[in-house]
Formats: sequence, C-alpha cells, structure tokens
Amino acid sequence: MIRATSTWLTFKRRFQQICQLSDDTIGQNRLVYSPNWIAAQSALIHFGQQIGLTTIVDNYGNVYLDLPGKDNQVIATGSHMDTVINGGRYDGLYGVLGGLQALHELKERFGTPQHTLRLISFSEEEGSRFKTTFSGSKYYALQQTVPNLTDSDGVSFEHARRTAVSQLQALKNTIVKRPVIPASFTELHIEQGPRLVTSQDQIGLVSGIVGQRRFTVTVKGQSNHAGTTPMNNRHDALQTAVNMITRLERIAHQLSDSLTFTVGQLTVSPNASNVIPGTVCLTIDVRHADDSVLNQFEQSINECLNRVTDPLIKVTANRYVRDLPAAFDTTLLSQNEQIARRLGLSARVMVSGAGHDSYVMNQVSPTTMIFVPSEGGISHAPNELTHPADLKAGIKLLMASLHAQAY
Ligand code: HGY
Ligand code: MN
Ligand code: MN
Ligand code: MN
Repeated sequence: MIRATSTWLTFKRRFQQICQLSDDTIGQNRLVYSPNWIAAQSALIHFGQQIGLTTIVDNYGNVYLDLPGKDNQVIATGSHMDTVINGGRYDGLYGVLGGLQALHELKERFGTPQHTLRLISFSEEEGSRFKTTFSGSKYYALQQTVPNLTDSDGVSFEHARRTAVSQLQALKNTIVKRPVIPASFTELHIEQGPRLVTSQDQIGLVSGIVGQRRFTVTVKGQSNHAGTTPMNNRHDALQTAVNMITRLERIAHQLSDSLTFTVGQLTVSPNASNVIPGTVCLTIDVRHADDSVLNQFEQSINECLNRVTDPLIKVTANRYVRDLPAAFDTTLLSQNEQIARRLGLSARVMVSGAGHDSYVMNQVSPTTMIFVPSEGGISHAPNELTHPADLKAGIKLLMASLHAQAY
C-alpha cells in the first residue's frame, strides 16, 4: 500500500524531472522528435520500467506503458508531451504523468487487473514543428502517416522521426510494435480555459470537442522603397493582410460569440523597416461547436480573397486542418459523473474548446476526458498553472474510473 504523500511526491518528482529536461528559460519547449522530446519520452520509458510496466514504442515514437491484465482487453489513458513553442508545464504532460500515477497506484493497491491497463504518451499533438496535428494518435488509431513535410529549418518529418524513434526503440527492454486499439480511452487534461475556475468546480467532464479548422494564407504583393513610392502606387502585402484580418475579426463577432478566430503566426518579407512588404504569410485558427458556422466563416475567408482587386496582389489560402465537432461517449461520462459524486468532487459537464488526441481516439474507441481547472484560464503560455489540490483530484478521479473499468 503506498501512502498518499509518497504517491504525490513521486508524481511531483517525475513532473519536475521532465520539465527540467525541457528548455525552461522561456517556457516549455518539447517539439516532436527534438532532443528535449527524446529525453522526455526516454524518461517516461524509464519511469515505466522502474515500476514493472511493459514498455512499447511504435514507429512514430508513441510510447505505451502496459500493466498486463488477466485477459487481453485494453483500457487506456494518456495524452501528449510535445508542447507549443514557449508553452506551459501542464498541457499534455499532466495527462501523461497523471495517468502513470494512476496506473502506479492501481498496481500497488489492487495488483493484476482483469483487463490490461495502458498509459499512452502520444508523439505529437500540437502541430508546433510540422504543419500537421495529432500525428501520433492518428498513426496509432487510424494507421495514418504524415505526407512529406519539413519544419522551418528544412528538416523533413521523416528524417526527424527516424532519427528520434530509433533512439527510443534502442532502449533496453522496449518492445517495438503498434499495439491493439483499446476498449476505451480516457484523457486527463487541464481545461486550458476559464470556465472551471469561474464556476468553482474541481472537475470538468468533457462531452465533446468543438470543430476546428486551420489555414495558411499567403499574400504576394510587391516590395518597394518606403520613401520614394507614393501611397497611391503601392502593392503592400502587409496592408492587404491587415485589412483581411480586421474584416475577418469583425465577421467572427457577427457570426457567433462562441466562435474563436486567431491569427497566431504572421511573417513579413523582407521584414525591413524601409521596404514595403512584398510577401506576408499568416495562419488562421478558427473553432466552433457547429460545423455550419465554420462553413460560413470559411466562405468569408474566400470572399476576402476575392475582394482584393489589385492585379499586382495575389492572396491564396490553404486549409490544412479540418476537424469536425466531436461528441464523446455518454456511458463513460455518466460513469465518471457518478464516481466524482461518490468521491465528493464538484464536477460539471462541458465541451472542450481545445483540440486533443481524444478527438482521434474517439473515432476508434469509446472516449472521454477529465479536465482540471487552469488558473486564470491561461494555457499555451509559461504562466500556465493548475494547483496541486486540483492535480490530485483529477488523478484520484481517473484512478477510480480506470479501476471501475479494468478490475
Ligand atoms: O490547439 C489546441 O487546441 C491544442 O492545445 N493542441
Ligand atoms: Mn494538450
Ligand atoms: Mn495544447
Ligand atoms: Mn470488465
């Protein structure tokens, strides 16, 4: 029997260790297949082997830690350890180490389960290094592979993947395979928004995820001299981009107050103070619970392109993510509702505004998510924070939920 304090200290030690492995100066940076990412996945394999779990690595670098059961049905939990650039400490990592903590305690307290319990650390969820998202869970759940992509340094996904994964698969006692799909999947995650803090609930029981679309937009105008080119004779790519963004922001508000519209990346070329910008590249991230609203917004993007009449300015848009709104399993959700009540945890049912690997797992297994509050609703930023009492409550609920399914 392991005492509550020792399990919390174990969680904290593992958490600190993985955070320190990543560049902690300006937030967490663990981009997929980077040295920080390899170090974190290797540390997780080591944690699993320390407590007698079976460690498996597939060809995309997903790491699976199994607590073998009496039969071969699998009950899974997990999340991701890759981060956004200069991200927070809890997005993804909490679900991986919280899931490991739950398996560790279940093993210590209840021994061998009826069904195999699996903790998954997906290789990549964020899409921070390559213009693709959920590549790890899509590989595991849907056997999908990534087309030839390169990162901003020109490194190909394939080269980065092979180099990183070979190091993980070379670790002692790791099994190389893509394991079977689980009978259920539960992801423990921070909310990444303000609703639980506002409603003062300890737990969010997630009924689904909003739809999400991501675009790259390229505006090609004409560079020219900032001082000699008259204002009425310019083909300024940045001005065109600014007008488009301003117009789309206004349309977003008109369409729905729960639509989110974000231009997260914007590069200007040649990016010199005395040169009229010739080219601007930007990204659009738009989300809503209703796909028809996203259709309307995408229509507005296309209308913006057609509103550019200057023959020397070309605007193109490429959609590279289209995720439909997802509804999670209702049986798992109501089971967790009852368990939360039994544990005396205040819980509310909610939809996730953030994307998660659960979106992919939900296409192959009954899936649900458990949220804990994000202080100030902040996430994807170094000051992302969830208080210890909330971290513990989430692990406690996850553990009871996995116990109900696997023993
Ligand atoms: O962007 C998202 O919604 C998630 O955090 N990857
Ligand atoms: Mn996440
Ligand atoms: Mn994230
Ligand atoms: Mn059973």
